[in-house]
Amino acid sequence: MLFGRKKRKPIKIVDKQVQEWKYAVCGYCSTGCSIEVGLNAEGRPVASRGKGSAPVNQGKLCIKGLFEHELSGSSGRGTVPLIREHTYDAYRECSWDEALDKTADEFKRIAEQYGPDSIAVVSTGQLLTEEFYTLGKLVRGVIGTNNYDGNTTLCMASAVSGYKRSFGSDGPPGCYEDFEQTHCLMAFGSNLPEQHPIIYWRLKEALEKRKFPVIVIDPRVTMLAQFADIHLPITPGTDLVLLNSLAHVIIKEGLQDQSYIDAHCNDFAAFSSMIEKYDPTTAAKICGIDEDMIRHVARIYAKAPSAMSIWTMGINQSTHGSDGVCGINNLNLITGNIGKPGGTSLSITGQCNAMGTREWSSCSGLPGYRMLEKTEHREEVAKFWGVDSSFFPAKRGLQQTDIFPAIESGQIKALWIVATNPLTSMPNQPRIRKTLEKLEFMVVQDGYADCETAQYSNVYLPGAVWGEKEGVQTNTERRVNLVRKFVEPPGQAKPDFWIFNQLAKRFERGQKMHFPESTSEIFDEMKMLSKGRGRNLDISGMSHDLIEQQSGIQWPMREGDSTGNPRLYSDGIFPTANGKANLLAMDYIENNEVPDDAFPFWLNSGRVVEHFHTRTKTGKLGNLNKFSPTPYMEMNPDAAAALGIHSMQYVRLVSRRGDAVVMVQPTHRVPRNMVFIPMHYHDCVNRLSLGLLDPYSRQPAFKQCAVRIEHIDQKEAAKLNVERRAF
Ligand SMILES: Nc1nc2c(c(=O)[nH]1)N[C@H]1C(S)=C(S)[C@@H](COP(=O)(O)OP(=O)(O)OC[C@H]3O[C@@H](n4cnc5c(=O)[nH]c(N)nc54)[C@H](O)[C@@H]3O)O[C@H]1N2
Ligand SMILES: Nc1nc2c(c(=O)[nH]1)N[C@H]1C(S)=C(S)[C@@H](COP(=O)(O)OP(=O)(O)OC[C@H]3O[C@@H](n4cnc5c(=O)[nH]c(N)nc54)[C@H](O)[C@@H]3O)O[C@H]1N2
Ligand code: SF4
Ligand SMILES: [Mo]
Repeated sequence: MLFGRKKRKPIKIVDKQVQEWKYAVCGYCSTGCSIEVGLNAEGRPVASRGKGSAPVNQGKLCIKGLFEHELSGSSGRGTVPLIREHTYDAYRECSWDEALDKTADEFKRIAEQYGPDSIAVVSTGQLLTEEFYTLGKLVRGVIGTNNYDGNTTLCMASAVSGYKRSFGSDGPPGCYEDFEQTHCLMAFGSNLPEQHPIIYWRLKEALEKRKFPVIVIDPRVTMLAQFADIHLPITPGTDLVLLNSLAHVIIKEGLQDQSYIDAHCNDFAAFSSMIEKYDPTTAAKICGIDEDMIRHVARIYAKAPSAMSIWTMGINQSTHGSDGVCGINNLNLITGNIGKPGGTSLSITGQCNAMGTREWSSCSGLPGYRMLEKTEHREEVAKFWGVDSSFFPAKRGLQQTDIFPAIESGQIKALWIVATNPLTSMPNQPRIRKTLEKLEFMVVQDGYADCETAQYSNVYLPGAVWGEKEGVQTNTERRVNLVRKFVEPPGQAKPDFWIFNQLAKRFERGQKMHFPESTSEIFDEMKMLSKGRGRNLDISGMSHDLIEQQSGIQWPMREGDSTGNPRLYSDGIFPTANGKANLLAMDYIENNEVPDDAFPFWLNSGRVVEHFHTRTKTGKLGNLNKFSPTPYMEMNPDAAAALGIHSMQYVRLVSRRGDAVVMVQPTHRVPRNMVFIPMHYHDCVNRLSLGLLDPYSRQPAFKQCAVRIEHIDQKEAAKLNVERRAF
């Protein structure tokens, strides 16, 4: 018997009349897919397709990549600079000269009156690497404030801090090819099918060729957990306990790679004595994973000929974020799984160019992973840029999450926000609003004039976005890839590097330094700075054209090399004082807000596949926004029934910080004592979140706090949500 329609109509693929395909790397997530954007006869982007020969995605794209060309011409873009004296005034349009003069004058006035550190700059993981480099040069070499950071503190700071503590430097040591080699994969707080769909596709491809166990650690039954062999629904914020316990079992049972440890690791004795108390029986009571399961997983991992761990925000966004990363590194060091095919500690990055900012923006140091704390690094860069090395601070300044409290306390008077939307993305939004009101001067530089943070700025600078400028980005596996310019920015919007250059010219120090006018010249400057014996972050063998030819190249690629290198530390030599990696003994301290009688639910938050962050982009695209236009939360059906709550009903959530209205989606993805809210909506989850900070990375624990659920008038709630949807 035949099912379905009798006369099937063949699927018709609409001819988009593409005249030319332009090369780019995707501007959403850090997977780094190579895209070709189709332009029609008028030069308008009308189609996107994956590049068939690209090593990362081999022709595939996820839903966001497939519709990325639609961003061109989307609503809400800034087309002209805006200015106002007071934030309660209405904005008026102005010339670039007026906006830039005002910005430079105010920065100078404030620096003179209160010192240069009273200016804070908060940037992003979404500019081109050349732009990051230029911004760093401007902030560190010209403006001279040390309070300069990026939204990567909300995202990758724990990974950076953990890599530095374990291996002596930032830089993910593995690559996607490791999926094809590994014999066991452990994924901590990472939901690849939704957040990195093409990395997930790589994993599935590898599994189809050769089966190996996949173990997922996540309090939610994510899509990745559904397909895993073993799912460990961990108690939120306790991964360190599980990791210590896994190491405990491995060492107790003699499953460690002792010869690797002896040759390549420091402090094994202190480490093994500290983890003694993390026996599975004790650990199980804290982390909620059955003790025999802990033993079972430890044995699978340690006995595999090669094993790898990946992680994302479930680890990084925690009060034990940095320790969690070091715990994962410990596990891989004691089992000899670093720098070998299929054996690695691979942090899955977030934004398209979160790596680029880590490498070149000078946020946490100086370009090319150089450190402010090292005299020779300060001198090297000072000489290269033509500034006095004493102009550089000898220690990193405040991070994003400390900059906001410093505004509250009056230490910071001016704020320049570049390509991030903290009014929606920072924890404890009610507090952020009050904080921003205290500023004397604020600039928002964003591609979209309707980003919420612009509500508080005195000057708005319209930036050109993806495809409107040319330059590189680095993905999760250290692959540097290129976006060609294929369309003009709307109206008077300008590439961010142009804006930085124009500002530099308005300062005396800036006039004396060289700020190249094109990104390929800037890239050449970075290449020169990256050269050096023993440097891993070496891009001196690359060029924009070569990167396009190879559809992305992994650093290090030294001058004279024909291509890049897939892995770091394959020789077991680490960039620490004695060349060995550090095994770190880290005790778990209970310090989160946890559910109690007044606030009985864990509030977890994260992402869904169709949206990107604060929706300045995906909220405008019908093909994406239609899937979830309304703020909603996942709630366990049994918990919902107990409170008399039905599917699609609105409820009010209340935390100690504030409240938010969401629609309920009952699902067994979450346990009875937890709700999960996508982070994408303004006036939603971050009105509730607490965001306690990790002591090393200063990253907020977005994913752990406590809430209660209240009934709400349905008509009122629906009205509120229609208003909020009106993008
Ligand atoms: N579609 C889409 N893709 C994106 C993005 C996007 O906005 N949309 N953003 C990009 C960015 S910047 C980032 S950082 C990445 C984020 O990528 P992911 O980290 O994969 O995404 P999240 O949904 O934030 O969080 C992942 C999981 O962490 C789990 N988790 C919560 N608490 C804990 C815990 O205590 N322990 C463990 N082990 N897990 C926990 C959550 O239940 C959640 O399922 O995605 C990138 N890709
Ligand atoms: N509750 C909760 N909150 C979270 C998280 C969570 O899991 N839960 N995750 C955190 C994480 S991991 C991240 S990365 C942050 C993300 O938080 P944000 O950085 O605030 O989010 P985006 O919406 O990506 O903001 C980027 C802004 O840059 C603009 N933009 C894009 N490209 C360009 C460009 O080329 N030039 C200029 N000038 N502007 C551009 C966009 O329009 C947008 O307004 O959110 C964090 N907040
Ligand atoms: S997986 Fe990430 S990089 Fe690839 S198309 Fe999707 S959003 Fe873009
Ligand atoms: Mo992120």
